Amino acid sequence: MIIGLVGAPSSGKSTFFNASTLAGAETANYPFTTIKANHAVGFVKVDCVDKFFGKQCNPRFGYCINHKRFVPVDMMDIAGLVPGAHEGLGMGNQFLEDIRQANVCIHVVDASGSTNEKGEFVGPLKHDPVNNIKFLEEELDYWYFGVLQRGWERTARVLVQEKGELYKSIAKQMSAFGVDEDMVKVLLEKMKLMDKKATDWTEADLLAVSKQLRMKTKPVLIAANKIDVPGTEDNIKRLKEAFPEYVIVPCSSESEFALRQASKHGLIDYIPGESDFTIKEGIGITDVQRKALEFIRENVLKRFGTTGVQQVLNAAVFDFLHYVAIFPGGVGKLTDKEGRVLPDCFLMPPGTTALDFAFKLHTDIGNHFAKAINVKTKMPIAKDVPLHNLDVIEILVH
Ligand SMILES: Nc1nc2c(ncn2[C@@H]2O[C@H](COP(=O)(O)OP(=O)(O)OP(=O)(O)O)[C@@H](O)[C@H]2O)c(=O)[nH]1
Ligand SMILES: [Mg+2]
Repeated sequence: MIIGLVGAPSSGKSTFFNASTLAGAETANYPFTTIKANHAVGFVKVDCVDKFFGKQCNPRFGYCINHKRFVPVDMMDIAGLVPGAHEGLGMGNQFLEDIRQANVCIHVVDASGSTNEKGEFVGPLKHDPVNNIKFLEEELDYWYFGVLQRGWERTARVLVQEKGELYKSIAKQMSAFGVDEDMVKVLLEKMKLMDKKATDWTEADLLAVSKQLRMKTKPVLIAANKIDVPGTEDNIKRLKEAFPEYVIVPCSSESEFALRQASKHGLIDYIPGESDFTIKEGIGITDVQRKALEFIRENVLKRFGTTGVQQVLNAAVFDFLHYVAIFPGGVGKLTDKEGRVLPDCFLMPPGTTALDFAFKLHTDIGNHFAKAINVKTKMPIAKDVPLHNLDVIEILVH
């Protein structure tokens, strides 16, 4: 699973990426700072099951603080997109190709209105960010449309002559986007297009199907960034009013980045996603650093609750993709060979069963699956029933 960061240039994608991963991608206040996509590991935050067992875990990957477990997720920071990207503007075609790999898109919007759709600096509250929300998705939709429409006339003629299955042909054409046959079949049935002859399809039909497939394979949630800029609150309110059906999470990537850096250098105690931090006295923090940290406390944390970055990542993985966090374990034995307590936590797609999980652990475990046990309740579970978030599962083999 890959989380993609998309949006207009200078909206703060690389800053969001750095705040989540501390990867050190280049950031600057001019458009197209990022050209080549950056990849690194970020973390979603879950309530660690170690608390349930009265233990302290030792993660092999990620980390755990105060029973908050940070589980790794792959993230990708992509070059900025401008209106007309699907027609190649601002190297849009090339940049769109990078988005192909993403399972979910975080649309980073400059909610402070300091930059326009082209990423040019115009000054705080000067640009209306409401305009940005639609353009990006239209670019994605037209990109899908372009691929679906390519060679359509010929494909349609052949399909009608040979009485081929239309949904199979569409799935094949769109497979690079993660579209599969079932998805197209369900969609065409829902849209009442299953029985419409391919040669009778209009451009509007193709666009409507493209849009639906895009929404399924590249769902978009909004990170309304730069909330530390005074006056941004009104813009957030207007964004939420203009798009009530969207998930819009206010955030300040720059603040989160500053807090994580300060924490990394031992200046403060801060757990990502929490509503406050404490300055460690006697460490030699400078007045400038203290002032910057207090600014974040007053203008971001006290006003909005958190910096929002962690909330955006969690929303992408759990609310949008409906993934579940599953811990392997054993009744009466939560350690691995090296003595690590609950060393692993896997993010699994929705509908994952105990048998799927067994195969995820190892093909041999899947092939020799005998029985699965819910370690929290010590009760056996059926191999074909979907697992729940924060389940601890023991797989017995024969
Ligand atoms: N005030 C404020 N500024 C931010 C925030 N996030 C990013 N910025 C600033 O916005 C500018 C652009 O940030 P980047 O992270 O480089 O933006 P980008 O979206 O990656 O830009 P491109 O790579 O050019 O597409 C930089 O000057 C950042 O310091 C934020 O939360 N608050
Ligand atoms: Mg960038």
